[in-house]
This record gives sequence, C-alpha cells and structure tokens, in this order.
Amino acid sequence: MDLTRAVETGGGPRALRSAFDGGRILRTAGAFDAMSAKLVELSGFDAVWAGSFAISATHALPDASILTMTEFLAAASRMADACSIPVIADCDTGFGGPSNVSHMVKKYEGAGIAAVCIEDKVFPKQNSLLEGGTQELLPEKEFAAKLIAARDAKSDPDFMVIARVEALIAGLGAGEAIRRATAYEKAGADAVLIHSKAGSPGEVFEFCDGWKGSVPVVAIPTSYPDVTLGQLEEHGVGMVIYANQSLRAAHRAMAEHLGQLASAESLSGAGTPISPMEDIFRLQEMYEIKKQEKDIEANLKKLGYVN
Ligand code: SPV
Ligand code: MG
Repeated sequence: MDLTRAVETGGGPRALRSAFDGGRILRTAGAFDAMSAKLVELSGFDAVWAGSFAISATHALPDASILTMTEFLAAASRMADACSIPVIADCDTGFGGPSNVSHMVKKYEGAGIAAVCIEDKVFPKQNSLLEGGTQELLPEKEFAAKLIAARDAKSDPDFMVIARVEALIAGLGAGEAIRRATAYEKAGADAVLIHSKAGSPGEVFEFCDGWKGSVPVVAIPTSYPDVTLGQLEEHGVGMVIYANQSLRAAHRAMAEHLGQLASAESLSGAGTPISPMEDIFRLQEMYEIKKQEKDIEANLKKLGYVN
C-alpha cells in the first residue's frame, strides 16, 4: 500500500473534493480488483467504486456481509495503488458499530482511499437489488452515531464519508429518505447516496427535488439504466456510479469464452474474442521493467561491471 503515490498522482481525498467542486456530474465506475480499477481509469472515469457486490463476487461469495473489513480493504487498497484517480470504497454497514467505523475510517484513509460509503441497514446486510432480499433499516440515531464516529476518526478533512440512504430500497418513500439524509448531513456526512431498486428514476428524482441539503447527492442507476447523465444532472445529482457493469462484463466474457473452449478441439476453436497478450503487458506496465533493466545495465557499465 502506498499512500504517497495516490496523493502525488492526484487520486487522494483532495482530488475527489475538487472534482465535486467542478460543477459537472462526476462519472464513477465499479471495479473488483486492481486490473479492473485501472481499466476504469484508462476509460476516462472520474473515480473508481470498490463495490461490495463485485468484490464479493470475485470471491464467489454472496454480497451479504460475508467478507471481512480486512478483505474489502485489501481489495480497495490494491485499486488505490494501481490508480491515479480517487477510489471510493463501499463499506456496507461499516463492519459493526461506531467503534468499528472509527477503526475502518483510519484504515481506509491510511490506505490512500479518497472516500468511504456506509449504508443505514442492519448488519448483516443483503445486496439492495436482490429480489426478495431483507432490507431492514437501522434506527436513524444509531446510524447518526456511526457518522459522528466516522467524522471524528478522519485526519484529512478532505476524506469523504458518504452516507447511503436505503429508505427507498426498504419501501419507505422519498419523504423518509429526505428526512434521514438531512439527519445524516447534520451528523457529518460529506455526501449522500440515494439508492433505489425501481425500474424508473421517479422516486430518485422525487428525493432530489425535495433535497434541501448542501452536500452532493450520489446515485447508482443499475435498476433504471435508461436515465441519462443530463437528466440526473438536471435533478441535481453530483455523481453517478455505474457500480457493477465491469464485473458483469467480465463474467459474461469469461463464461462465454470458457464455454466455447471446453468443447473446442483447439484454442482457436473458441469464437468470443479475447484481449491480445500485448494489451495485458501494457496494462501491467511490463515495458517499464524492460526500460528499467536497460537503465540498470547502463549504470553497471558506468561502474565498470560490464564492458
Ligand atoms: C455495490 O456495488 O456493491 C453496491 C451497489 O452496493 S448495489 O449492488 O446496487 O447495492
Ligand atoms: Mg455494496
């Protein structure tokens, strides 16, 4: 883990804060490891979302508070090490009560992560978009306590704590979502994430139109994919997160290719295109090593080790 790298190259908390101040909607895409995070960066996104759904899936485990904080942190840290854009870590319910949240904020901040997001559901949580999932909300006061702990634990004031409001997911409507979001801002949230599982953006727009707070609003339009950036921006959304598309694209490509390969006579018998090794060498920065080898060789020559 290398904190200085993230800060030097522009991927730290300051970078995310100034991006929010830039006056346009920010586009964030989900990643599940360092490679996918780097692809998010190379594709031109503003930030990386280290999502619990995708990271859990790469362990072939449910997104249901099964992995530990240490495991999620390790995944997010590798993303921050590989990227020069901010990484926003999805920290589910904060891995426990206020003391756990306090510890969590210190660890994530120390790892060069720009922001953490915690949601107001009870532990163990289940993925918000799971058909028939259990979506019980934590009492507002208990979540406010976690936000206070998070605010008090950060050492860099630019480090952001995003409060994820699950009232719409729990079927309680935009009024309750606004009431809770307002309380969460008072308790120290630096942004609020309004999540919805509806097939259209109506209830998210209702939330946005009634929102009187001053911190940015974040949305994840997985269940209402036809909404445009322009529409979200018109309703005051400051950041959109395309949370799991990279995971699902990777899953689809691997499943298709492996399926073909399993019944093929040779490697060339699988039709789904795969990346040339050259593309992977470039992503790994393999040629940097070749360059370094040349530099070392030149230095050894100067020192008289080589003719
Ligand atoms: C995630 O990507 O892990 C999220 C968003 O939390 S969702 O899967 O829609 O709950
Ligand atoms: Mg999640």
